Amino acid sequence: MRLIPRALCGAARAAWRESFPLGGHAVARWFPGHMAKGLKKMQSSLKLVDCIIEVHDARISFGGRNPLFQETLGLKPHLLVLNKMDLADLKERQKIIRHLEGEGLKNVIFTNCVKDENVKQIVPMVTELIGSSYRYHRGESLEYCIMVIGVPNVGKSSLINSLRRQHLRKAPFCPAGKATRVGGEPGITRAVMSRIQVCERPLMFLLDTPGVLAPRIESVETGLKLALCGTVLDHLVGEETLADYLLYTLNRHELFGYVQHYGLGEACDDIVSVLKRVAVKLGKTQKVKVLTGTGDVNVIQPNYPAAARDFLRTFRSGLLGPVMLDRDTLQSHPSAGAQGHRPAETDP
Ligand SMILES: Nc1nc2c(ncn2[C@@H]2O[C@H](COP(=O)(O)OP(=O)(O)OP(=O)(O)O)[C@@H](O)[C@H]2O)c(=O)[nH]1
Ligand SMILES: [Mg+2]
Repeated sequence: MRLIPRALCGAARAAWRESFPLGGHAVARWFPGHMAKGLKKMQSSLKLVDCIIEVHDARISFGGRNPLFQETLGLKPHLLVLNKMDLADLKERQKIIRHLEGEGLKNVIFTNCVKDENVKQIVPMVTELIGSSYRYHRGESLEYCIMVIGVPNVGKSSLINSLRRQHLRKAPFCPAGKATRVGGEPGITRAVMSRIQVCERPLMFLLDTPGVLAPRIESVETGLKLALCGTVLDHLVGEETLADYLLYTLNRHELFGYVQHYGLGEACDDIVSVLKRVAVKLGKTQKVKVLTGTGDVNVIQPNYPAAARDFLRTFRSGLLGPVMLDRDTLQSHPSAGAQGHRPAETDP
């Protein structure tokens, strides 16, 4: 992403919104009850499992994880995979890791499952975790079974496919293709799947699971962050609301890539005028019939929903630059600057 000259955004800076109007959004509606079914099935498969890999979006490192996972699946060794690192601003990676350690999350790794970045570190980490934990009745078994959990669309299935690419490439009897379906919308994996082999030595199987959101999300803003990352179907929140939250976030974080991307000339905090210009730039206009005193008149109007969709899609593909949506949590945490913890995994 190219940098925007300071002058371009300086004039409007004073006008950035300090907060986003959160009232009136019925968050509960965004989180369907059927996910409880998936969680129940995961609990019943738990006796077959040696370790849990929880996948979450690296752009929301601290919020939006499902607390029910901890309550119901928390007895097993746990690895937190913060995926989509290519889309996240990880300049403060060490701080993020320390903050998570402060919350008791000792085993954290950042990955990009599309490019297989850091994925190779997972099998050794899981092997060590299982080796140093009590396996109950599974102590005799030479094969490891790991359940992959997380909220929707964070890359659980992609991780499984990536692990297979990394570890099964040379096994002729077990071609490393796509063993589990992946997709850009939440809710691609619908049920707890049968075991999928990801490694020969140690013999390791993974269970893919459907994404499960918390029935009660911690705050509307966390809900909006999850939605921004594609965890909730857009139409449940409203594409224009989501586009407005995106604009608010980009401006507050001084990420002005959208100005250049859409040729807007200058940054702006008003979503209607941004979407209008995006629509015109993309040629996304629509004919609307307007009733006047002399009859029906066709008027060309900007197609706001189409512009909002494009704005969101562009952000999600990373073209507007990497973000850390939980930046405020990171900055407000007192131990964020503490020293003396173990180093994170090697930066790529
Ligand atoms: N940029 C980027 N995209 C990723 C990464 N990992 C997965 N994706 C994309 O994210 C989308 C969701 O991936 P899935 O693997 O289907 O996610 P999931 O968690 O299994 O989703 P559900 O089954 O719907 O809960 C797909 O479009 C993937 O290509 C990553 O590391 N970086
Ligand atoms: Mg899936």
